[in-house]
Amino acid sequence: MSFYVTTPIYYVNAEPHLGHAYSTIGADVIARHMRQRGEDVFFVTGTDEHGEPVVVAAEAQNTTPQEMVDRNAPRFEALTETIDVSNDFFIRTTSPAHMAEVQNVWQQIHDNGYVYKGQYEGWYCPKCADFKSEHEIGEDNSCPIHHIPLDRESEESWFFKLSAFQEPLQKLFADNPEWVLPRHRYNEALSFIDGGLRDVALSRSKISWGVELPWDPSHVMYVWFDALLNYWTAPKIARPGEDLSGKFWPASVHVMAKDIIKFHAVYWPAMLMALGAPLPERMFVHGYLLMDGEKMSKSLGNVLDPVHVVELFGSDALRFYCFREVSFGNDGSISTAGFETRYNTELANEYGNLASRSLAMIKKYRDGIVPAKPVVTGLESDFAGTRESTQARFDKLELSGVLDDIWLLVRRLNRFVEEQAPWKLAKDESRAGELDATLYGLAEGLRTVSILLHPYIPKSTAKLMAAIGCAEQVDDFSLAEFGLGDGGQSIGELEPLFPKLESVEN
Ligand code: ME8
Repeated sequence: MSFYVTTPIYYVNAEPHLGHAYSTIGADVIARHMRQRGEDVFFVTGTDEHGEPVVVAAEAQNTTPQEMVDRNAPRFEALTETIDVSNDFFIRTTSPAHMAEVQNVWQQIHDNGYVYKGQYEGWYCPKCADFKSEHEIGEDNSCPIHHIPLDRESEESWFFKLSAFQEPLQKLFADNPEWVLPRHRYNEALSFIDGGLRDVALSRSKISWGVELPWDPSHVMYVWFDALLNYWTAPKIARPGEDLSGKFWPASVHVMAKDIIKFHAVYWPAMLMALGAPLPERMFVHGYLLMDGEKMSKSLGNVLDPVHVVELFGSDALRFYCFREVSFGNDGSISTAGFETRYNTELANEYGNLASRSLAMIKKYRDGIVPAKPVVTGLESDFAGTRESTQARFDKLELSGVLDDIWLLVRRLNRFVEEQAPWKLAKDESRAGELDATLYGLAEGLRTVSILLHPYIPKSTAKLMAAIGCAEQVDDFSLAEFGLGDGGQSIGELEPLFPKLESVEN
């Protein structure tokens, strides 16, 4: 089966920050998990490079829009590497291949009768690149998102007949109660539709930085009408000479934050309906990461700079923290203190140290060979049904819920060590069988949780799986079941997976 997952494409006129990293990591966790399930995955992220803000920023920097986007886009592409993201393609909307496909689509929508020429007059936010409808206008004609004054714009425009899709969109929502997740975002999008859809301006004649309308080159498209189509064009242009869209369209899930839900859950399906194309299967709308305003810690500096966090603690620590601290789907505060606590307690101690201790005991008491599978370890009931329940939660994209469940198992393994006290069992030859079962249970528990954790912390889990002699299993979700391992394999060396914070600072 094929699975296509996307992130928003980010505006290149700002620096990449943790908010961008968050969406991209979320999509990456989904992509990695689906690959573990044997799906043929196509995962796309990229940059949104047209629009008025780029023109304004380029002017301010005395450069051309093209030079500016060429300078900034690589920073976003570099971030994907920094945060260890496994995207299959990085799309840039200024690429000629994307622009040509966008023109094909709009020509088709034009030919299908869903555009017309008119005069636009209304309130416009240059930062949202969006005309605001009446109920979206803040006090004193300001933008409720950016808190800046809206501009009164009047110009000749081509319009997209969004209003024609009011009923089809209502039906789409009624027929697909999980089309937008989580549920409160579905309700938000539906109430926007129920409030009445008006036609939207599709083009601008006053600026030239954008994709020209094929039937009227004196107009360029509003950036959103070119940007949303990245999801459609990416499979067509990712591999020159090969069209992947037969395999990867419709998209399986678009991931984004709540700021751009209207475009994705309302405009985008309407555009595809106007084109006569199948709709994406699902949207997942997450919340905002908020800084709690506390003083920055010495070790972290600015936690909002993902590059800095990764330099100090590694990409896995950042990836883990975002999804453990903030429930995917809701807003949540992040803080340097929270990061340090989770890093030290959960990653360094509960996972990293559990692994080091377990391996050290297998080495010391059993010459580095994992004991053969015993009749019973005492952990079976804790792990029963884990693979199925994890899969079910992943299918609902509950990325934080999955992590919560896995962490209960990690904590169970820590308690197991204390309860069994292998160091005591080792002193009593008559309890050798119990010691075998305990050491097998630890290796097997670590193997299982590491496969489950792999999408979140790919580097550390790969190291740990190699050290317990199961390197090749890390990519296979079907093996994430306690008791499938026979034991008997040799273990290897394992450097500390998450060095304690003090040692990093020194
Ligand atoms: O809107 N918390 O681009 P953009 C969580 N180009 N996520 C955050 C965040 C935060 N504090 N800040 C940003 C655009 N994001 C358009 C998208 S798509 C066809 C075009 C993430 O650079 C989140 O995914 O403003 C949000 O939706 C996106 O960045 C906005 O990125």
